[in-house]
Amino acid sequence: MSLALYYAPGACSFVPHVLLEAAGASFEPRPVRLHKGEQATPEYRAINPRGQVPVLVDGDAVITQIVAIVDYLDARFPVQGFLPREPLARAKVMETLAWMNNTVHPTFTHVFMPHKYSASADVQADIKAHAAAQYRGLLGELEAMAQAAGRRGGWLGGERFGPLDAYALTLLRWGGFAGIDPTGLPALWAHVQKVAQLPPVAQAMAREKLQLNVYQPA
Ligand SMILES: N[C@@H](CCC(=O)N[C@@H](CS)C(=O)NCC(=O)O)C(=O)O
Repeated sequence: MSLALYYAPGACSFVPHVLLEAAGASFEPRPVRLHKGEQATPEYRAINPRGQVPVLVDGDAVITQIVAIVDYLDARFPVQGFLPREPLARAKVMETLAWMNNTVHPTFTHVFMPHKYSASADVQADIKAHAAAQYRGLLGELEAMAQAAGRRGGWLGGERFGPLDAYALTLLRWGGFAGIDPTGLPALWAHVQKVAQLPPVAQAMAREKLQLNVYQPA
């Protein structure tokens, strides 16, 4: 069946984008310009009524939510071993993936899109500053995970590269927009640089025209 991915450059859709590349899948990349509000158009809402990327289309099936898409791609491309087979190892990867998606990611949304949470400019500024500090703390947890992976000589999810590594790259990259210098998280920064050199990741970054370090000192 034909695969397509609705994605936005630099957004969380980078995670399934990388997995599709890693699987060597033939898929149609369908960019959505979030900054132009394309996610709010009736045409896009007909695809995803929640108005977000990513959306994976497989034939007639439409799948949203990174956690679900990752699980689906793991089942559809089992040879890749995106998720461990052993139940406990798999649960631990899903635990971290869910935390990235339901905690770290929404904290950044408060930095990047504070207007979603208040109409008041003053309150937005407060939300942004508070969330940026929280975000730095959450990246600190990722730094500890990268240190542990470095000691094992492996990847965040174990012996194989997978969704956690692609998500970590995205989250650290976003940190630059929150005023966080990635080099201040040395193990995570080293890990993400290693991830960026993998051919499927480099391919997805090239398609999305991504610069890895977007931090600019004030
Ligand atoms: N929990 C959702 C989060 C998706 C999400 O936050 N997508 C962002 C981009 S990173 C988006 O489409 N934002 C556009 C908007 O909310 O208007 C998932 O896993 O897919």
